Amino acid sequence: MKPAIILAENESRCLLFSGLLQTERSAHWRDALPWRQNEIRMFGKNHPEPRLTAWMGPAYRYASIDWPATPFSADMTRLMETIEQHALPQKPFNAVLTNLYRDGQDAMGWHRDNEKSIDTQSIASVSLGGTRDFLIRHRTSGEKWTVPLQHGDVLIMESMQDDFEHSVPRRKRADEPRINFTFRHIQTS
Ligand SMILES: O=C(O)CCC(=O)C(=O)O
Repeated sequence: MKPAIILAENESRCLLFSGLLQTERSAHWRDALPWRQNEIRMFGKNHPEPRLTAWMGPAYRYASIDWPATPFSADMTRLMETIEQHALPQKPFNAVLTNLYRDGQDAMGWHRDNEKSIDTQSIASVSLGGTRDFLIRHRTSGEKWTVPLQHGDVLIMESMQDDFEHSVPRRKRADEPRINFTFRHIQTS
């Protein structure tokens, strides 16, 4: 399958494989994963994150959230291997953060996946369930892209975490739950 090129600037590229995983059942994944409601600390106060999350991969800590080392399930390994055949990361993926957006009130603010231990050369993001807009913004020019991510889509971000940030904003009318898997390579030593 040939991807659509969403953006290509200098060494950064964003590619979209539309419907690559459309035979995956989001209800299966919703039942199979141990969803957690984390809290984030902002301005000295704890707030529940506006989404549920789960993790498979090495022990990992970010933004005061601790994930214990959790092995990949057989199902997740199968999914990851399919994605790697298309994303062709230089280093194999070894971690996946999963997000459950229960409805249009759940969201993710502007951020970069640029923690020191993340290999930013290739990050692969899978969407299952309801369609949600994925926004990309250039950090200095402010140029913006809106990508409506649909069930089964696989978006690849290559070397984008220095110059671009991304978000999944609230959408009043998005009722259907959406699951996102974000595969990364995390440096463990
Ligand atoms: O839900 C998405 O598509 C984005 C997820 C994301 O940005 C992240 O997990 O860092």
